[in-house]
Amino acid sequence: MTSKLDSLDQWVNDVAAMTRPAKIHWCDGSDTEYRALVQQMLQSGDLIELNQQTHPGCYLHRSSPSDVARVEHLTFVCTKDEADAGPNNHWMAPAEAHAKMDALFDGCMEGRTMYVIPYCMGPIDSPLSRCGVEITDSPYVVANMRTMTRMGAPALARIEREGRFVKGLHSTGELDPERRFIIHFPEELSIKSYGSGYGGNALLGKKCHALRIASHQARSEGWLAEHMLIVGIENPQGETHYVAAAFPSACGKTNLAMLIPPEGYRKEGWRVWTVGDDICWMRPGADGRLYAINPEAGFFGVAPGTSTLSNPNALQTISRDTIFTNVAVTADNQPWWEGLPGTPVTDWQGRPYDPANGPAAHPNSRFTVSAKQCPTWSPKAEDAQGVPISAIMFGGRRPSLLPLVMEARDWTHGVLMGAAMGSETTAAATGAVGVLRRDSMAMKPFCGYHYGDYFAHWLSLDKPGAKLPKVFHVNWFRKGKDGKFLWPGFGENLRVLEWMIARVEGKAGGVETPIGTLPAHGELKLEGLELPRETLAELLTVDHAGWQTELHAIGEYLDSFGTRLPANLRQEQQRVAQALETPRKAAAHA
Ligand code: OXD
Ligand code: MN
Repeated sequence: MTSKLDSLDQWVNDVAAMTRPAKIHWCDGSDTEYRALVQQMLQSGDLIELNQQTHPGCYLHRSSPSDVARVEHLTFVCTKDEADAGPNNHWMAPAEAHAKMDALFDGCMEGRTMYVIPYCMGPIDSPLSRCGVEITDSPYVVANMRTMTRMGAPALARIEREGRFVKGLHSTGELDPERRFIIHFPEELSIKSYGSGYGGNALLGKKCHALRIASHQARSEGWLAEHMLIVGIENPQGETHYVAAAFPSACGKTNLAMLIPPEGYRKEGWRVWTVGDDICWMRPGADGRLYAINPEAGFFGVAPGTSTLSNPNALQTISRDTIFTNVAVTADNQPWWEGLPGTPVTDWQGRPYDPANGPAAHPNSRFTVSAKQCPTWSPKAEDAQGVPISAIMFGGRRPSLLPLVMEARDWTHGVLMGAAMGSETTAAATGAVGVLRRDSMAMKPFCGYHYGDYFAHWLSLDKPGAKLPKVFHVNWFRKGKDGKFLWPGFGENLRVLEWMIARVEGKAGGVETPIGTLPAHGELKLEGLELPRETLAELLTVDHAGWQTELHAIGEYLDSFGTRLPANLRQEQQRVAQALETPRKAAAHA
């Protein structure tokens, strides 16, 4: 298979001339191709067969121990004008970056096969989808891209029809951290990634294309590329509302996307549908609502912590046809990670397990699996038009201050809530307690342009005729004085989602406070949940003094974006700060 598109063939030829591979393979995405790749990787040791009785079609990949995560300090956005990349990105001049990368790529594929991967992010026939081609010398990347994207012949046909695609060039190189860079050229729709085989750095369709390049492209085309899950909540009457939610990492996005309703809700007929667990592309439709697709076709999820308690749906999803990366294994060769029952015998580096070496599975060990295997996978995920979004949620890990849920009074206030979001570190994690790291819209590592322009782009969606979703901020991680979580989380989060949907449908009045609308007394359904009245009150308290300090800090953070910060966002921060100065009852939920 080669292409009928001159620009693609020309690029492939140019890359081959530079990297000098022994062979070029155009990926067609077929089962035969996948099986051959797996056999080849089993022989080379890139994959290890897991217990095929308990985990049919499952394999383990062990990465280089120094190549286990995204490398933000080596990730660059190379716009012509440095100011366009913003303080939220590392920047290099495009010519300098090309020269640096091309020197690394020179001859790097000698003796290796160069794979050409045409892929489509999003349903193949959706106007919201976008295509790309990744060139790589890693068969592991090919196997993962096949699961994570719509890869192969249909994508190539679309690329030939449209003539436009994102060019991603990747080589694992020597896996030397000193010779590792992940470079984006948003104005050229291209990516160059060298020296890492780790998912977020090497599967270029995911963070590099679907977030950094796409967010830049979305800005000029009037849509949004966001770090959000998409979940459908179906009520007993059979009506489904779709919610898009942004959380920084380690806040349970995959768990929320696959939530299992509490027993009482299940009996009543509530259902939850998974549309996406990480990335959401949204665009205003003809009716003014935002329509969303999940550009991905699979999950690249964090394994540790995935258990029957936290996410039984994920556990079922990964019981077959899954590539595991950097997990431990048991005596009978089953994949294992912290949070699962059983005992590991071999750790993620292939050593006999010894607790003195740290966790058995790497904390960022992963599973790659087709979304179609998820028991709650929504048929609407394949819908070319996308799903209409009723509500947007922002959230972070905030042990104090932030209530369980609050609703923005309008879109501008919602954008402020998203811009201000972040997670507090704990002593266990960093040694410094209560350090708040702002991560606007959970896009800090992924926004491909200046955050000030990004906030302005969000605000610009609010125009005549727009029927924008309601915006909420949630906090599942509020702690009591004893350091224990106040809210049980997991499936119980559906209670909060139900209140949000009631707000969307105009069926819940709420209580207005200076920071937003909170549930009024009795509006959060708590039947079947043992939650003391004082705990609920604490979860819904508005601490005026604490919020005044918070608003001041938000103002300082916004000012760090200088003249590109939209004036109305700063005004919105001042509006909330002023509202907090007006004395009123401290508790919204008296
Ligand atoms: C992430 C991921 O790092 O989804 O956000 O892998
Ligand atoms: Mn993510």
